[in-house]
Amino acid sequence: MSDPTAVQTAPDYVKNNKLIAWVSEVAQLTKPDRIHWCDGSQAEYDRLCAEMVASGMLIKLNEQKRPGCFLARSDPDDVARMEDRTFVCSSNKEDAGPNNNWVAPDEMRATLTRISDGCMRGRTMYVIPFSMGPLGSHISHIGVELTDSPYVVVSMRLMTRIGRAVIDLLGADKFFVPCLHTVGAPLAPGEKDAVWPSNKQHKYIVHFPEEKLIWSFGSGYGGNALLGKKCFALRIASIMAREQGWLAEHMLILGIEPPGGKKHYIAAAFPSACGKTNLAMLIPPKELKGWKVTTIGEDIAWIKPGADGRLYAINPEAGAFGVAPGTSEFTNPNCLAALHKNTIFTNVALTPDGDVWWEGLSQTPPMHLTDWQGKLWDPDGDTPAAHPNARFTVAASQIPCIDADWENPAGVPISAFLFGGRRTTTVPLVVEAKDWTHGVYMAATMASETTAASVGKMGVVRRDPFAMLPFCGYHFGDYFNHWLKVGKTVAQAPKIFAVNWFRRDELGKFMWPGYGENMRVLKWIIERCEGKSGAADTAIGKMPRYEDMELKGIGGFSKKAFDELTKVDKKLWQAEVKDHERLFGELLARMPAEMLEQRRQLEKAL
Ligand code: O2Y
Ligand code: MN
Repeated sequence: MSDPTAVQTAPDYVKNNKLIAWVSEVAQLTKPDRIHWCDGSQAEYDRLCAEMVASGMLIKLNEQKRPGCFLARSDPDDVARMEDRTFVCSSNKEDAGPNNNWVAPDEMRATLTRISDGCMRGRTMYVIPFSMGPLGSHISHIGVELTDSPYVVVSMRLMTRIGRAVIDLLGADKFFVPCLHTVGAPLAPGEKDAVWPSNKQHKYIVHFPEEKLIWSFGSGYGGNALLGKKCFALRIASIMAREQGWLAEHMLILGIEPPGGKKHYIAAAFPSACGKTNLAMLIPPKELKGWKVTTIGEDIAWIKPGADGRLYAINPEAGAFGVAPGTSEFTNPNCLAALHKNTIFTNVALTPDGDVWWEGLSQTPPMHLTDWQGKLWDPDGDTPAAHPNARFTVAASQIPCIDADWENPAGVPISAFLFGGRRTTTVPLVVEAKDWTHGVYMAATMASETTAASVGKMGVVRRDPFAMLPFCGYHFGDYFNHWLKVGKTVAQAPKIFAVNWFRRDELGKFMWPGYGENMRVLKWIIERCEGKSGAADTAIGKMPRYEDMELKGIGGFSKKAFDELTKVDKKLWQAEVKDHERLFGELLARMPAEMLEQRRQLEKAL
């Protein structure tokens, strides 16, 4: 900003000097034309959306079909999280671990400072105070995002709790995580803005663990720009959680209520592209009459030990940023219902009557679609109408199956943790860990096969410990140790299970129907938690026998099919354990001895 004193435009209700000073410092570097302190009101949201419609950044959708909804189209080079441009800049390289890209903090700071000089020229810098988690919960934490993207402001309003109330909570001296975001596209006087401004040359998503600072440059998309999500709620929070004795996890949280029974909550970790949102909003099959499922969260869980020796979880987010392609009346009717109104869609296709469409929404695409890049779409061509990573951003309060306690500041008690990946072979439908340490081993060695939508080649098995590979802000060896420690400090540690919905037969056909039918596995898990259902001991853990699971109503699911689905193939498992050894070898410097011992025991048992 040409006149740094203009920062004194901070509203007089802002009492936090550290915040005022930081806003001033950033404004002096980035030189925005204006600073706007977000109050989080509906009027502010409506005004920003109207401004983006006028600038072409948003398209207003048909008010009858999608009231209050908008479509954004990103730059084709800015369509997803960028793992190769994501850095954890701890003072000591070892602390970041081989699981993170690292650059020395001084060097990274110098680079970011150089490229950020004047990067907000011609733009407004928005100050977004936000709470991750219900306001005032002892599990919640506060962040402040500075951004030059109005798209980020409206998205953050849907995804978190923003505005004046957060500033009040911050008071004069409460801690906040500073999150600096810029699209890195300054405007010269009179220069016409791009529809989706971003920086073609530089993209950086950077975390400074010691300062708890996030600095993101050059991208306006999703996880790179909505800094409360992966950057704060996972990478920085995982570091805070380790320092403070809690857990910040890439997990959905579900409520499950048996007919006439006690409600349980489970937290489940899956890598990207494993149907997490579908599981979080699951509708039980009609054969499981009376079972009810409710949603607390669909992506991230913050979990703290309670005074009663149980672990309590909150969803730190207040909305979902989910993948649109594949979401349908069949795969996730609850989600589809949530998207009827007040939703921002990004990179989906547009129908001639101002509605949205994506692959999988219906079998036959509507006629005359405009694709995610704004071109008339050819249904016989070889490009999809919606980008495979096209997204919806929607407030959690619109999810029909949202749990009554989803905003309970005390959190909900967790009965079980689930860890799952996409595995064509080897991993059976469900395995219960023998104990906490074994469960940590199962989670540490979980893996998933890459899909077209994720980075890398199709069908390659990628180890993704705890589904946290792109999100753990420190060395995985230390992270496993932290999990082991938490298990020792809580008197009533949840049970741990591994699941795999994606096993295929020799013909390549899925062996398990998935979606709502996954409820049958959840039922067995809840009954295990209540000591009501049986299991057989195997080399890799406890597994249901045919008679332990409710399989009535799944067309022709014979004992033979069940045995195939739950088979532990020794040869494949021996290869699996070798790959565990490879993973542990990479992390050896900080690997807990208990994990190495678990691996040896498994090898022996096989
Ligand atoms: O591609 C992005 O920018 C977002 S990635 C994402 C978004 C919501 C929930 N999960 C994920 C993920 O990659 O795990
Ligand atoms: Mn995720």
